[in-house]
Order: sequence, then C-alpha cells, then structure tokens
Amino acid sequence: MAPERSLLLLPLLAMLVVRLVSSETPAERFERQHVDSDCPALNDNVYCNQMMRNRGMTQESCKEFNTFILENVQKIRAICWNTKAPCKDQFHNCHRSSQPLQVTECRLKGNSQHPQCKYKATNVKKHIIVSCCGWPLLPVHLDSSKSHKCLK
Ligand code: U3P
Repeated sequence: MAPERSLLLLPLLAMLVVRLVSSETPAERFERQHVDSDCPALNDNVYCNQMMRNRGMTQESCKEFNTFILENVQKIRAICWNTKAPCKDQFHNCHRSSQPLQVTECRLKGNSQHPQCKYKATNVKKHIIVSCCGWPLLPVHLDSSKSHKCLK
C-alpha cells in the first residue's frame, strides 16, 4: 500500500482502537439499564430477576429499583428532541416523552439477599423523563435525583 494511503488509514485505526478499549458511554449504559425493545409484553417477577442479572445490575449489590422501557430504541432516543421538561435538580437537559410508554418497573423485595436478588415487577404505561447529553443528543439518565450534568 502507498505510504500516503496508510497515513490516511491511521486516524481511522486509532479511533477503532480507542472505541474498543474504552468502557461503555453514558448513552450505552442508559440503554443497557433501561431499554428492552425486544419485549413489548407485560412482564412478571421472573422477567425482573433475569433482566436485572443479565443487564449487570446485581453484580456487586442488588440495585433497588430499575425501570425497563419496552419500546423501540429509536423512539426512546427521539425523546431527546422533544421540548424540555423540568429536571429534578438544577440542570436543564431533561425531556419528557410525548406519549405514555410501556414500562416494567423492578423493585427489590425486602427479604432479598445478595447475590440472590429477587424483584417484584410492575407493568405500567407512563410518561418518562430522560436527561440527554452529547451529539447526537442521546438519553443518559432516567428521571432521577442523580446529577444530570453532561460531562463532555
Ligand atoms: N431509576 C429508574 N426508574 C425511575 C427512577 C430511577 O430506573 O423511575 P440513572 O443512572 O439516573 O438512570 O435514581 C437512581 C437510579 O434509579 C437511576 O439511575 C435509575 O437507574 C433508577
């Protein structure tokens, strides 16, 4: 290959290596924790027990509460283009779904002991609020009291 062509490929190769070694982005984390596009049905406690484990939320401890949004991922990402909604803290990058979305909420049962994390499932249709960051703008947090500041 001509030297100038290999020079052109170098930045692409560098970007690929950075992408492979870096940990998940905030948007990827959001989708791992909150999006289940393959499952548009109503879900039971077994769904919560399995999904909380499969999506890595029971590794070090049992996550207390988690919502899975049972909608197409593009539809969820598009919420970031809706007009702004109030955040629960001082930041201003929250957006509300224009329609109620089907969600399954998984709440840790009181008698549950790690590593056997047992959840109670609740199926509900509700508007959700997400905070969005980056370009393209993508959801990074579900309505929560945690910091919504975009890091970069
Ligand atoms: N959480 C839900 N559903 C809710 C509210 C909170 O799953 O309706 P995150 O990183 O901001 O998404 O508030 C703490 C965590 O509870 C949230 O974290 C979210 O994962 C979860």
